[in-house]
Amino acid sequence: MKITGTNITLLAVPLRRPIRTSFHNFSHAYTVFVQMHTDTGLTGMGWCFAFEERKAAALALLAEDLAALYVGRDPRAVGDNHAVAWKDMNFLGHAGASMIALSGIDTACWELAALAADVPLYRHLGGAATRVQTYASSALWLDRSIDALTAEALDLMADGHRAMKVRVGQADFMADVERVRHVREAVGPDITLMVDANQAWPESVAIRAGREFEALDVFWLEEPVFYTDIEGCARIAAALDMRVATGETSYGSAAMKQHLDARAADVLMPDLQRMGGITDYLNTCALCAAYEQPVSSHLFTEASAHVLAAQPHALMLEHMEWWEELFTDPLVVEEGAVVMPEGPGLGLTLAPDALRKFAV
Ligand code: SMN
Ligand code: MG
Repeated sequence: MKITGTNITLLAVPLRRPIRTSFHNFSHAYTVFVQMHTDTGLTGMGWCFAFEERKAAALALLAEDLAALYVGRDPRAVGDNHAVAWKDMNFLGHAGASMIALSGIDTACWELAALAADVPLYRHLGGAATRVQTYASSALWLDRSIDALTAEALDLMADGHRAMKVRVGQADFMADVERVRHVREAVGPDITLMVDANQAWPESVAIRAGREFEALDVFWLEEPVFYTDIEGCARIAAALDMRVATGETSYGSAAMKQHLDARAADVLMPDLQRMGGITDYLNTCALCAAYEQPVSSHLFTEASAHVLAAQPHALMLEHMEWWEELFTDPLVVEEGAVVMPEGPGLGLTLAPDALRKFAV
């Protein structure tokens, strides 16, 4: 089996619920969609994205550059292929745009490997879990009024969710606590609530806010401080009884190991594109297992679901609806879990008009 070529298409995917966090304000996911073709007729897919068109266009160029290295190679040799790309990336570095560009290509190789074996990717990865616990994350943004926030939380429950993440991180942290209190009252005690501060707080505020969230039975406090402040995050995790989650903004398994060594958090949530794809995401999963820590995910629900379904130490898949419209068979959520698709590869069928409809 040999890779014959790759099509890379830049898409502007509108977000049903535009994003507002303590530093995001965006309405589209500019998506670099990768289709990797082979001499067997099988095509694998992957994607990466940015929130602005020109940044995504730069990612597309980098992805095209990497894809050229894969032509003539066997996509099932995922590790060898990754090593070739890794060497090539040395000059620009194993972080930032070059790492993100690798992600869609590495994911397409893994999908091809599973397609060639005619099994769902999670089974190819050794997984048996047919459901993965998930939390709703593409709603409850910071711009919602209290009424809109509680109404949206009830909508998420009606969609099958049993866990959801509320954005916090305002300078007036007690205003955040009030918002979460209203959500808690609306959804009742049995729904799992997380909060995400998106790096907005100083350490002292994060600890004070965390104590308030503990009283509301919040499951985890995410990215309390600036993402490079690993030691500060570790002190917050040590000070609080509740879980602290972090890791989404750092690149590659080497950074995840630094987090684990520092006991930066109780839960790591690697971002597929900042891992540079599935290969190094799996390395991070292995590290988490070795350090007796759970592993979660960030964005990229469709591919991350396969990775987490193969990890006995997985804790909560982030559910984002952003890319649902690209597929005829988007993931199904039932009783708080993603139902793993049983088709081969990622188990997704690209909608026939999707690339044309969303092309930039
Ligand atoms: C987040 C990150 C990037 C864009 C939107 C939201 C957030 C999350 O930190 O964890 O989902
Ligand atoms: Mg986050």
